[in-house]
Amino acid sequence: TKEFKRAARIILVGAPGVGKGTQAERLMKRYPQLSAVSSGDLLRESVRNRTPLGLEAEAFIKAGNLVPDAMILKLILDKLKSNRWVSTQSSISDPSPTQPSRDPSASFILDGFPRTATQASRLDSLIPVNLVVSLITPVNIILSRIASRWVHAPSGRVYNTDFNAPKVPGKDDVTGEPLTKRADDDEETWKQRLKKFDETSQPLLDHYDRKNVLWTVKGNSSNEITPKLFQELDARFA
Ligand code: G5P
Ligand code: MG
Repeated sequence: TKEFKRAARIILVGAPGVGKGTQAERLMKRYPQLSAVSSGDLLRESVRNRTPLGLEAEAFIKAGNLVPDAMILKLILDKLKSNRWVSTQSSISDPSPTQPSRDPSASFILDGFPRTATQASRLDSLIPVNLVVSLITPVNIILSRIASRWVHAPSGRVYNTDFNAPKVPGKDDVTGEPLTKRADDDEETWKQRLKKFDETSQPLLDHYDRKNVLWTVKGNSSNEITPKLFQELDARFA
């Protein structure tokens, strides 16, 4: 494991199934100061709990479309507040310039948020990120993984029957609870998710490129990408 000398505020950007969740788990193991928030996991948790927001979001997710910005911004802001990464007085429409009750030394990964330039601007006014990792893997390779993904819904832990199989088939390694399929993991829905990614990612990446925080990493597998990611984070933060 490695210790950071300065706060790392990282976001992971990449096509559906590129390995954002996989890399986030590996990064948390190597850098104990990091914790991760996945916008998709937060949404799926809201759907499972049948919250008003979850009920509204469900149809967008099932169809492979992005949920409206206002919805995801509310969900993320609540999470950032409860983690004390932003001031508890912050609001999405009126970000407070002084943030007395946030923890400025917090290091974190946001997986899957922001996803649009609008979401990125709102995050900038709450807490600016200092590294945007753009993960790139050829689309035909990603497609072959989706059908074999299984998840432990309560924790967000992700498995793959060929690449990262659970110790006991069909069971979560930590809790032993049953694994399930995601509602949006059939090929048709994945293609729609990819289409949405292609429509929204360039403005998002351009936004961060202008701020000089964009870093791109390519590979055909997560195992090829992880060492490059570790090397970059060591150089920047450790
Ligand atoms: P999510 O939850 O953000 P996606 O579509 O962006 O979903 P996803 O599918 O969660 O991304 P990932 O996290 O990038 O993919 O990938 P992963 O889970 O780590 O890896 C995928 C599979 O491949 C796993 O089974 C893994 O084990 C395996 N794998 C990884 N690496 C390798 C490898 O090298 N080899 C092999 N063979 N296998 C590998 O968003 C879901 C929905 O929520 C809404 C939208 O509706 C979205 O569609 N949403 C938002 N809407 C608006 N704004 C936002 N900010 C939103 N965030 C979420
Ligand atoms: Mg994920």
